[in-house]
Amino acid sequence: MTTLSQFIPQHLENHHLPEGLGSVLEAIVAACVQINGQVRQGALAGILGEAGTGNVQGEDQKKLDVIANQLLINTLKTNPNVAGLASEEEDTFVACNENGGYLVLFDPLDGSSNIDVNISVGTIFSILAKPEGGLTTESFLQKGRDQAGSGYVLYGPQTQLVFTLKHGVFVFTLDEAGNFVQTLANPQVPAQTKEFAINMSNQRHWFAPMQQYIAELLAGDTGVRGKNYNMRWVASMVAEIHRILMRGGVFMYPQDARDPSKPGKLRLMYEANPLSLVLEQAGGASGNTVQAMLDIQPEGLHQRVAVVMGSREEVEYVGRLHRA
Ligand code: AHM
Ligand code: MG
Repeated sequence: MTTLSQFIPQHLENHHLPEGLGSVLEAIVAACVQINGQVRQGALAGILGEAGTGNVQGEDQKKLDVIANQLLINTLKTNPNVAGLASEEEDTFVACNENGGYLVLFDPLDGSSNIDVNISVGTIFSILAKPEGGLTTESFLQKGRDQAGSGYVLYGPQTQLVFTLKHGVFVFTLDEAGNFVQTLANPQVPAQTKEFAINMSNQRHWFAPMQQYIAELLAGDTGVRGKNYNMRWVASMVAEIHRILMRGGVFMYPQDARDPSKPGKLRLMYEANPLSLVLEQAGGASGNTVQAMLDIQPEGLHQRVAVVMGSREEVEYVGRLHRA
């Protein structure tokens, strides 16, 4: 039984990674253990429901969105390695410690619509090395491939931590004493799948290639794909990506015809990029239908992006339909 505090120093040493990176990861996890405590209590702590506020993206905030955000900010600010942070729930970046070598971006509680109905939610995080010089928004606008590490904590039937420091993917489960214990190393996303995830209620807004793709999947063994597909939609991206990490699948949130200023619903910097790095490290693939997710040059902290990620052959198939 390897605990996270035993694993991290060993992993850093094996791969010649800086201690500061391990310390930042531990700080994020410490905040997530506190978030877990709040999520588990729900109505008992009076923390379900709306906060009565909105974020910069015009979304209503839940009380737990605000609490999770504050727990992460408070914990990261006290870590000397953290130079700055950016959050789904903060308009602009937050400066932390001048001498810190790392930046952290996070979605404090992803899957907000599921909080009040006791369905899995999660925290997503991305760790970047801080570039030289003063801290500006540009310091954060690094390609996903340049992340120093990323991961998520899934508050589901079990609370699990999944992360990568770019040397494989590791899965830890929170025990009753509050310690993360390693339960899996290097899960691999199968290259092929028979399972897809998309919000079908948006179908009438999709562009032609996505219409064609989903029609092919729905045709099952009577269509060109020659096999039957199953569908899942949790509406918590963390839970969908965890399912895909465990047994394969393809997850999509495409750009559609509704609002040209919004290329998709999900955010590049603290949703798509960190989860794409985890999946790529596990042999999966991820893109926006025309480009690999991790190669996109970010232009804004809250930039939205179309998402197709999961089993490699399926992601490549969707890409081919879009290029045809
Ligand atoms: P959130 O960060 O406000 O929770 O929004 C992101 C979530 C994802 O977890 C999920 O994949 C998607 O939004 C669900 O969208 P929909 O409401 O269209 O089902
Ligand atoms: Mg989110």
